[in-house]
Amino acid sequence: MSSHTEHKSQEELAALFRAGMTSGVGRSVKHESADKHVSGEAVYVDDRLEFPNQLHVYARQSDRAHARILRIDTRPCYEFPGVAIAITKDDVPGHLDIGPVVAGDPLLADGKVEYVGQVVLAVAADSLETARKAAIAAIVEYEDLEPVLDVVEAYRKKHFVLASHTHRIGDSASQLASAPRRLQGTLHIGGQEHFYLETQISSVMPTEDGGMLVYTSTQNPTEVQKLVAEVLGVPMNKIVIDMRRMGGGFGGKETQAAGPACLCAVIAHLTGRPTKMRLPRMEDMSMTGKRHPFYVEYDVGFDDDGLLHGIELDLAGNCGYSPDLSGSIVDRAMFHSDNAYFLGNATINGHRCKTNTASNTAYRGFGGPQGMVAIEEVMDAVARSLGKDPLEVRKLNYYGKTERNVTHYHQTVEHNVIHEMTAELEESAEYAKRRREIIEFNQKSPVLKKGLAMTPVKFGISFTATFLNQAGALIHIYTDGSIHLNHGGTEMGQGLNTKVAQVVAEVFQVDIERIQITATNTDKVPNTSPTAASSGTDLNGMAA
Ligand code: QUE
Repeated sequence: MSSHTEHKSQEELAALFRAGMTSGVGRSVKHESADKHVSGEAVYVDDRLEFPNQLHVYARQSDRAHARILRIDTRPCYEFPGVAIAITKDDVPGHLDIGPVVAGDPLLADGKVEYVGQVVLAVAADSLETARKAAIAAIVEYEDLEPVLDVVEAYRKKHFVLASHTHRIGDSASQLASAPRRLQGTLHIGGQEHFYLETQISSVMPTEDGGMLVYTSTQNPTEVQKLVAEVLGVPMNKIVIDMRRMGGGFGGKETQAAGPACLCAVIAHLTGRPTKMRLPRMEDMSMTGKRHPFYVEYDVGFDDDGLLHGIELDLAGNCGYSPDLSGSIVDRAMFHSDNAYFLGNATINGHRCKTNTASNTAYRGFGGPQGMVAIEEVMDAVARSLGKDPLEVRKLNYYGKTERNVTHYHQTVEHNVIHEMTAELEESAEYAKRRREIIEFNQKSPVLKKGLAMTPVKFGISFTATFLNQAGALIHIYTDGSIHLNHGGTEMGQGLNTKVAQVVAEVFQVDIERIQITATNTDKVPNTSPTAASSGTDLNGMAA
């Protein structure tokens, strides 16, 4: 395998290629930045050389879950030497709202706060420590309002960020009424903090003609470009986003990288100074959203073998205070609530519950895992009630190959290999033998218990908002034969750049060493979709 760091002559490369040793598709190639990751040479936004005269931003966050803002006084902030500016929503020159799909996320609190952690004001100073002290010195007075903190309470009160909707097939009500057996239950699914190693960060440099160059850690450079333009009230062509790599994203930087970038841009615009904002870990965790917790109610009808006759599911996602991407996330939970099972007669209701917490956002699987967990709980409950091995109940309910193969969203399941795959895994994993051993162990062990389960996954890759299933790339071939590769996807450690480089190496039939990967940049490839929905390699690889 070739190394990225050794330089080979054209003759050596040609010899490698003739020997089938190039590093195109299907070959094991190390991550394009692996050496730099371990040596510390990989440059993240906070590693960039600081600009002269640069400001550091600290946000003062709400300590109330729900309150009217009576007064904000930033005058005490200016008593700290080194403070350049303290801003509130009145200082934003353009649009205040940075909601990604629909409005609901003010860049700075607008008359009220809706969660503990919401940004009320921001202070820029010549050091982060000064900015922090000054921000804490500002006076903010609130009048508390009643918060809704619990997803079940929000669901019962129909306190929603967006309207509920339903996927329906067949007649679940009559099937539930006539099924030989029936079970009802509820389930709580917890959330999850993204905990990327690199917290949210942006560094903004004012440029000519009212423009801004924005270095930021985002999965969605085009959206940051659009929102920075909107908060400044300038066209998108004034704004350039540069994104070389993230120190992890996991969905947490799909929409919520925009806040720090927009705060920096507003301050850079008002002061004319380069401006950086890096969230300390505590602030990152309190300010930004997490995986959506879900509350689920189910009502399932089945027979003595465990075959489902009908089901009704209510999936109540805890969206936090604003819509963010919750519409699409609850959709995906609904789309995956069959997992690999034919539900037949089903009513699936999706609810987008509003609570006074940070706005929950994309997180690996994007609602899919929550939908799957719900139906897997139903499978376990059915098996338990019948005293059967859960795998027997699961297999009985698998989608068929030619019948029992239409989903609750009316798509026919094709290329179904779940039956063969399960049989092969059951045998190679010695499922039955290990289950017997575990049951024996558990009978003898009153405290320590073991478990073993085999569950399928059917996952829909690509964006459900289908206009997002597109990508672009820009490839230069220089006169010395070296190749410059740029595409609209973003590298967050997952190896996207390596894979797209492999595609390009394969197509040009050259060694991957000839290809220089460059930062994702909105003035090289415009109008990109976020790197998300399991689609980064397929979309950007095809574009390249
Ligand atoms: C995974 C997904 C989707 C996603 C993000 C993921 C998805 C989807 C969207 C989406 C929809 C509308 C928007 C937008 C994103 O995001 O399916 O920016 O305006 O539709 O991580 O599956």
